[in-house]
Amino acid sequence: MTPLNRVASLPAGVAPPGAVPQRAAILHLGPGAFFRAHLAAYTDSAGDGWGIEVAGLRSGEVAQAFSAQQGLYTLLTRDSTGTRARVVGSVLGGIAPATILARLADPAIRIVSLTITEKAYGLAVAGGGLNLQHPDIAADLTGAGAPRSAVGVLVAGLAARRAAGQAPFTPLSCDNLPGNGAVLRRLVLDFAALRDPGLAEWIAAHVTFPATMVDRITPAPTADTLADAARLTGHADALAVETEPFSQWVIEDHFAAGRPAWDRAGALFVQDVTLYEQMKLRMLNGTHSLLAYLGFMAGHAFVRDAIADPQIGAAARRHLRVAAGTLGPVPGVDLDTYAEDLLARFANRAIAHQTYQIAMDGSQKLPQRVFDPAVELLARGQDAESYALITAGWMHYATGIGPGGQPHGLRDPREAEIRAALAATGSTAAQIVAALLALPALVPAALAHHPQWCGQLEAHLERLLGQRGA
Ligand code: CS2
Repeated sequence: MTPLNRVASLPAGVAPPGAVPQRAAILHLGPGAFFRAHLAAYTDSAGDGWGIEVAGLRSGEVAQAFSAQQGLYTLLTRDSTGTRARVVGSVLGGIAPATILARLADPAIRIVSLTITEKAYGLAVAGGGLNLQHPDIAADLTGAGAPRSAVGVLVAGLAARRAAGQAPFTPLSCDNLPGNGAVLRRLVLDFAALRDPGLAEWIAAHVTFPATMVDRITPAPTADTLADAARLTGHADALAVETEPFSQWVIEDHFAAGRPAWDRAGALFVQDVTLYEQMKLRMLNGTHSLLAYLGFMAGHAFVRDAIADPQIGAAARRHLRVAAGTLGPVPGVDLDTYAEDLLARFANRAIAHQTYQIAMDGSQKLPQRVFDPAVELLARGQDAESYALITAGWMHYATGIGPGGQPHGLRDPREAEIRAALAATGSTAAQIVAALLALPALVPAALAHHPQWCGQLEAHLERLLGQRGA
């Protein structure tokens, strides 16, 4: 089978790529499945000449695969009516990690977008600033060798622009962090201030950090994804991804160096993304975490099965209402309809989204999905039991013993610390709760010292532990 590339012919049923972009004006860091299902697809649909170059911070493997296919790849959308294929053409190719800095110095690059996952930002959860203990951040702050962290790379790139008297690029965070633009700005400024206060001042005065709300449920590609892409397009494609038909992108329109007409592709440009972001993080991602922990621990490999479990499905529906109750009005959105749509998306039988994939990195996800809204509810004197249930689900998962007594890895950057805390205590719900609540900079004091909430947490964990092996 011939590989996918710009001269490959496509069968009639496959949507072809848009016009070949004139040149790379976006450098994207983290070219994983989500980027391919979201930002790259929007850029292709916008069709106004903006091309993307991609790079991984650690490895050049995916970037190389992009170059081998001249940037093209297949995007499958799946629902009950079947699978549709589209070839996306906004990516021009990939570059090796060692060449990222040289590209950032090139004023032709006007946006540096990121989908690097929460843990790669180097965020100190308590206080929200830069985590100086993050191994990549600590290494980059020594100034020896090429930067490895995203923040280190951005600061080095901006320093090169400033030194050359060039205008800066716009860093664009597309990860599920609340206020992702402001978070990234703070991290970049914290890092720059430690290296060169003059640079920090220049960045503060000249660089914009638009916040975004990104949404498209995108499971990790499997052998089935690649096989279906090959069957539908007639070409071998190592980069094929699958996703749902739904897609949403809300972006703050603060781009110092211009931007594609992503609105032509359905994105919404706004002045302030906060309300949309909170809605999505708390309703979609929060409920996802509930389905992931309770579902995985009940033996459901996929979200679609967790939501179909009567008990877990009911908890998810309840949680959507509770999460909606923490939100103010969101312009143009009816939260009941949004919740119904989410339930239908979770139930999509054509999407095999692993609960284990979503369970990953809990220590990085729970603060914004679970702890922040729970703190708000308790501060208003309201009940936050649904959040105690999700936290209990996470603690149950954190024991590392899954359904049928099978051990599993936690896949969390704080895994060693979590395991050590649990190894040093007993196995009752009360002991597990106490050990995990005591982890530094994770569960806020307003929860950890709230007797009623802790009581709910312990009761849920006790029940979940009791169900083990049942
Ligand atoms: C999920 C998200 O893995 C996870 O934590 O909750 O990746 C989710 O699928 C996306 O945010 C949907 O837009």
